[in-house]
Amino acid sequence: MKTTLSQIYEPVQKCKLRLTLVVAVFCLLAIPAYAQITAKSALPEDKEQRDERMKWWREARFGMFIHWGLYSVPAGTYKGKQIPGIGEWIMENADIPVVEYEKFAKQFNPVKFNADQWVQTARNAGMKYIVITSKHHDGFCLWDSKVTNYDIMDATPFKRDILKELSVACKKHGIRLCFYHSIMDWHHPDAQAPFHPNYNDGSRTNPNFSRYVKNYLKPQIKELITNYGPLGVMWFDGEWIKDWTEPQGVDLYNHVRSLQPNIIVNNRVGKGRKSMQGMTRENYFAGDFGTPEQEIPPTGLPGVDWETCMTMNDTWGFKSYDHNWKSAEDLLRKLVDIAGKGGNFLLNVGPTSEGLIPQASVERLAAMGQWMERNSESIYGTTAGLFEKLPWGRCTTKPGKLYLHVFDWPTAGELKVPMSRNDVQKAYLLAHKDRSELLLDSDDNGNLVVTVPRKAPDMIDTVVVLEMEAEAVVIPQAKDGTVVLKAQDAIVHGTNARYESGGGKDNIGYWTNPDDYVIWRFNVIETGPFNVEVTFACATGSGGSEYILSAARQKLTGKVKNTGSWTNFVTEKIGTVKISKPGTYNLSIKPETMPGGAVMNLKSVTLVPIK
Ligand code: FHN
Repeated sequence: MKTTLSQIYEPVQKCKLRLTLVVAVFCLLAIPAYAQITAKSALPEDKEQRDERMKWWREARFGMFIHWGLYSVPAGTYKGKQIPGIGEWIMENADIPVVEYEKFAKQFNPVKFNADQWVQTARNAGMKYIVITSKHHDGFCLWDSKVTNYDIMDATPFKRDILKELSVACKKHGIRLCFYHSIMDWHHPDAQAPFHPNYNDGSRTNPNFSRYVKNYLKPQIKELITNYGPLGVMWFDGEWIKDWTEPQGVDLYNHVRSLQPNIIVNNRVGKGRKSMQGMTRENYFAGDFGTPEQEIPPTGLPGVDWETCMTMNDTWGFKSYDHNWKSAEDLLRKLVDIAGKGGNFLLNVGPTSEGLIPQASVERLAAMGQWMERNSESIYGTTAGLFEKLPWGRCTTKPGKLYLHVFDWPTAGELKVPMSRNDVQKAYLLAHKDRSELLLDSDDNGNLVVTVPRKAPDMIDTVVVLEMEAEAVVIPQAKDGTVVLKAQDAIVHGTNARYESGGGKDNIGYWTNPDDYVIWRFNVIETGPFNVEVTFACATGSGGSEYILSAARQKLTGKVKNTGSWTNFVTEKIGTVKISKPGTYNLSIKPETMPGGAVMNLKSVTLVPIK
C-alpha cells in the first residue's frame, strides 16, 4: 500500500514518540548531550553574526525554485497513461523499477537549455536567488559528480554540467545560486531503491543507510559546495524518511557550514518540520529558516525566518498536461501577502525535457517583473506590516515608511487606514513618476483618510506610500502635571522652518514657508483640562500670522503678535484643551496665514493643568 505525502509526516509522530522515549532515557543519562545536539551548531554565532549571514536572504524576499530532471521526459505520462500526482514523483506513483526509470536518462538531452536565459527570466521577474534541484528523490544528478555515473555527464547524451553553466550565469547577472538536494534517494541501493514499488514507504529502513550517508550523500554535498562557487542556500528535502535522524541532520548542517560558513540551510536538514505548515517543532534542530509548502501562514511570525515555496500550477516537475496555472495577479498578491507577513516567496518553474521554462510560467514571471519594475521598493528589504488585517490589501514596512498595497481600490477616492492621521507626514503613489503628495485627512474616528484617484492606477496592486512622522520623542508629563514641549524636541515638517539655537535663539525659526509645520508627541498620565500657552517671538512688521494648534483631537487658533524682535519671547495662553484619557498624544502647529515674511520664532508650547 503506497505511503502518500500527507502520510509522510506520520512516521515523524511515531519517530517523535520513539524519539521522546529515547530522549526520556537520554535525558536521564545525558541531558547535556541532547541539548547539545539541538543547540550543537559547529559554527556557533551570536545574533549579530547570524543577522549578517541572513541579511541578503531576508532582503531578497523573492526567489525562483526550479524542479528539473529526468521526470521531465515522461512529463506525467507512463506507458501511455497519465499518472496522477506531482510530476517529479512519477517513479513512485507509477511504480517504475529503477532499471526502467534509468532509461529516461538516455532520452534526456535538453539542447534548448540556456542558463543565461533562465537566469535573466528570474532576474527580470524581480527574483534575487535561484534554488535548483541538484538531485531530487529519483536520485538523478544534474552536475558532474565523481561519486556516481547516474548524472548528467555519464548517463545522458547531453554531457554538459548544468549547475556549472547556471553558476556562471548567476554570477554574471548578480543572482544567488542555491541548491535543492533530496536526502531520500529512490535510486541508491543503500537508500530507498530496495523499497520498490513503495519507494516512499515510511515504515521501512535500509540497514546500509548510514553507508549511503557517509559514502554518497555527504561526499556529493561536498562536491556541490566546493565546485560551484559561493552558494546562497542549501535547500534539503526528503528528510521524513525513517532512516534519517535528528543527529544526522545536525551533522549534515555542520558539514555544509564547515564548507561554506556563510551559507544558509533550511529546516528540512533536521526532523522537526511540522508537515506542510513547514515550521519547526520545539526542541528540534531548526536549521536557518522554516519552509511552508503550498501554503502561506495565516499571520506574520515575528522574529522567525520563513519562506513559502509554491507551484505556479499543480506540479513542481514538468507535466505536459497540467495547465492549471495561477494568474499573475494571484501570484503577485501572494508575494505581497507573504512579504507583508515577513516571509520569502520561492516560486517554482518546471522546465521541459528540451530545457525550456514553460511559456505560461515565462509570461507570468514577466508580468510580475513589470510590477516589480515600478514597485520593488515596497518588497525588497521590507519587514512585516503593522496591521493584522486590512480590508483592502496588505502592508509592508521600512523604517519611517509604510507601503500600503491596495488590492481592492476605493472607487470613491478615499482610502481609509486604521491609524492616526497625525502619525503620517505625507503620502504618495509609489509608481507615480512625480510622486505628488496625496491629500491626508482623518475621519470622525480619527482614522487616516488618504484621498486617492477614483480609478486604480494598478488593478493588481497599487502601492500608496506613507512617510511616517519621524518618531518624535514622547515628552513625559512633569510631576506638577505640566507638559513642556520645547522647540528642540519638535518634529519639523517642510522646507524652511528648522530648529535654531545660540545667540539667544532656542526656537523653531526660518519659518518663511506657511506650509511648514511642527509636531510634538507627549504623554499624559494625569488627565483633565489644560491651559495651552505658546512662547514665541516676532519682529515688528512680521506679526499677524494665524495658526491652528491641534492636540488630542481638539483645535485652537492662535494669532502671532509682534514682540519687538526675533529674540524677545513672550508667552500667551491661546486656549484650553481637555485630555480625558491617559495616553500618548500629538500636538501640532500649522500656519493658516502668513501676512509677514515669517510666521514666528516658536520656543515652546506648555500645557498647564487647570486645577
Ligand atoms: O516531495 C517533494 C516534492 O516533490 C517537492 O520537491 C516539494 C517542494 O518543496 N517538496 C517535497 C514535498 O514536501
